[in-house]
Amino acid sequence: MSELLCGRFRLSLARPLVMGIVNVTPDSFSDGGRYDSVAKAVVQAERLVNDGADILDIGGESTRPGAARIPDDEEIHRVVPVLQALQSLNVPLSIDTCKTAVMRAALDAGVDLVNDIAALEDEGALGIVARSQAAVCLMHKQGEPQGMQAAPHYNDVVAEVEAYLIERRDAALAAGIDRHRLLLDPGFGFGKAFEHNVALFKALNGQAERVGAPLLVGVSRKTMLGTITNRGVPAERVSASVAAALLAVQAGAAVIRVHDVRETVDAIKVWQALK
Ligand code: 7PJ
Repeated sequence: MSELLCGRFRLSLARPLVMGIVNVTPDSFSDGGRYDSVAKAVVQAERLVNDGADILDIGGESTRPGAARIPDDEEIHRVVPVLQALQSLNVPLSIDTCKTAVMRAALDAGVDLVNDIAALEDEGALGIVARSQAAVCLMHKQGEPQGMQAAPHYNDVVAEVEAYLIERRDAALAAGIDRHRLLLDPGFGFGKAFEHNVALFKALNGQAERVGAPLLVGVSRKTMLGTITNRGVPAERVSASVAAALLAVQAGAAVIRVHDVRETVDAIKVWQALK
C-alpha cells in the first residue's frame, strides 16, 4: 500500500484518512490581539483530534464562492500562531492557502501539508514547496472564488479537470516534488455547476489511477449536497456529508476533508468492518 510523505510524518494510505477543517476567522468585536481567535481554533483543533482526525487543515482566508480576499500579512498573522500552538499535538498540520508568502510562513512554522486550491500556480509557490518536506494537495478550480460560480462552463468537465490535474502534477514533479508527496483534488464547488459536480463525483472511481496520485475529496456541507437534500443551511447537511464521504472513500478517495470528523470517522469504521 502507498504512503504519503507529509512533513514530519509518513502516512499510510491503506485506509482512508480524515482531514478535519479548522477555520481561523477573527471575531472583529472581541478580538483584541487575536488571542480569542487563536484560542478558539486551538480548542476546535483539539476536539477534532479527539474525534479521530488524521490531519488538521488550518485556513485563515475563506475560499467559499464570493468570499473577499484578505492581505498576505493578515492571513499569516491569523494562521501562524495557531500552527505554532498545534505543533505539540503530534498530528499532521495542513495549511489551506493559495499564497506563496503564507506557504513560506506556514512552512517555517512547521506545517506538514500545503493544501492549495490554486494548485501552486502563485508565483514562487512550486519552488517554496519543493524546498520543503511537506506534502501538497493540488486542486482544480475554474476562475477565482469571487466570481467562479457565475457561469461555470465545460465541454467535458471530467476530461478537462483530469487534464488540469495531470498538468499540475507534472509541474510539481518537474519542480522536484516527490510523487509520494502529492495529493490531487477535483475541487468540488469551485467553478462548477450542480451537474458538473455530479459528473465529477460519479467519475471518482478510477480517477486516482487516471491522474496518477491519491485523491483528496472535499464535499463537506457544500451547496451540491444542499441542492440534493433541499437543505439551505450548511450545518443541516451533516448526514448528506457523511453519505457523500462514504461514497467517495468507496470510490477510492485517499483523504476526505470534513467539518464533521466524529460522524465521518464512525461511518468509515462501519464501512471498513462491513464492506
Ligand atoms: C476545499 C478546500 C476542497 C481542498 C475548501 C469549503 C470551501 N481544499 N478548501 N478541497 N474546499 N483541497 O470547505 O466549503 O474541496 S474551502
